[in-house]
Amino acid sequence: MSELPAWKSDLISLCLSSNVLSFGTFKLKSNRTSPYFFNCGLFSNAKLIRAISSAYAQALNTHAEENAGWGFDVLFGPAYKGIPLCATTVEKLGSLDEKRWGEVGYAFNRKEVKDHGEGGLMVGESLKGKRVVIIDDVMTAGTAIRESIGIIKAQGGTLVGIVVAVNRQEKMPSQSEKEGKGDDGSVRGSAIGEVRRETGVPVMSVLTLSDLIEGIKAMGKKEEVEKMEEYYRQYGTTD
Ligand code: OMP
Repeated sequence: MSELPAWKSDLISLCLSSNVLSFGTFKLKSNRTSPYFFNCGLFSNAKLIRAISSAYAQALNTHAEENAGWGFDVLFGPAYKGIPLCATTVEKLGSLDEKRWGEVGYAFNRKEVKDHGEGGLMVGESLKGKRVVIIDDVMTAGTAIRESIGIIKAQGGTLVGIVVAVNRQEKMPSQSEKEGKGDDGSVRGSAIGEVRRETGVPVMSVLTLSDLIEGIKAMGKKEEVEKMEEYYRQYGTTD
């Protein structure tokens, strides 16, 4: 029996049936080779985008309810995959609590700066002087999140939180991994812990690797579970 709450088991089933979660051999941005991949680009129909945006909105709403005084003005979704995520999540927040979240904005960056029309790097709500939450797909080593932090700072916003769909619970890559020479076995902290330490803001996730393993185990997928557990032993952390 799975100990996961029903909504997490249901979300994991949906991710599997839509190939958002798939198994094989995947080269990651960090140079690691993973037996699984979580592709948020495949939350690409009404049912799927509704499921993930509801989960992001719930995570943010719950954090706000549990932390009086914490709030945000804009959700920033980095191009490309963060774009539909930030737009649909503000809509979900508004439906959850119109009074509290009805005025929350969304914004995203362009990959290439537009040099005509309104021009510029950013689309959507201005970040200047605003409390900003990053909404992103997956955190592995935290590189993508650091790029977003740089954009928010440059736009004059204040980062107040980060939410990802999946925290892969991985340790920081070693120097030798960054150079493509494999792990040197050195002791290192978690990527999420490092981002929390550097930014001082809450970093939330809808699902973790432990949740995925738990969910897949309950579905009886023995071979996939073994590969994920092996990967976790090599690169995983507890937070
Ligand atoms: P880091 O920048 O190392 O944290 O990797 C996160 C980014 O890698 C995500 O924003 C994705 O672009 C991509 N990614 C996934 O989308 N899904 C995964 O399961 C793993 C990765 C990855 O390359 O680590």
